Amino acid sequence: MKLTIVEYPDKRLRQISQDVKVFDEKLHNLLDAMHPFMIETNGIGLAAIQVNHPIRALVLNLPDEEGEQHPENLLEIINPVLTRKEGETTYQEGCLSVPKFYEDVKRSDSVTINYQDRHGNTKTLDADGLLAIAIQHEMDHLEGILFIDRLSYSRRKKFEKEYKRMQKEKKKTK
Ligand code: Y12
Ligand code: CO
Repeated sequence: MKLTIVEYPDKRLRQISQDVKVFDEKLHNLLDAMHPFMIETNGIGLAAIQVNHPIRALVLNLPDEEGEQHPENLLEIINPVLTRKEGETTYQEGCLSVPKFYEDVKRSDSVTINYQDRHGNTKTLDADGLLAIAIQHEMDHLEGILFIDRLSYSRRKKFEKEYKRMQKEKKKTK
């Protein structure tokens, strides 16, 4: 399955993703394609809506201390529901759908989610640190929310300016 990333300001990123009801081969094929796509594009998290499939599914693969991503650390999360959030942390986030822009975002630093795996089995996950941040970032995508929406007014303005500048540069080099 060939996947392409949907990039800001594409309106498709603003859709609310739909619950996954059928855990069939079609879902498995999508998940199987999302993982290599995420690794090849240097991502650590990817929601299905970012590859134009507005369903409540996401994949995560956090790097180890050496910065390496291992297939056995792949997390596939379907229909996640946040059941606990605690504390506050700030982390410089990036997103495959908002390339070349990184900014500090405030989020809860510890969360618990209930979710389903690719077969529809119910699971619970307690997460803190980068995993908790990435889960919240990806769950935002399911609601049509991007990390730039969580910036302060002045930082959002900085983003808009930077984005316009990059578009101009792109036009010049065409
Ligand atoms: C903090 C919060 C959430 C996450 C997970 C989601 N974000 C990513 O996985 C970002 C990936 C990313 C990869 C990039 O590399 C390429 O596109 C080749 C990238 O670089 C450029 O845009 C040039 C930007 C973001 C992570 C951290
Ligand atoms: Co993102």
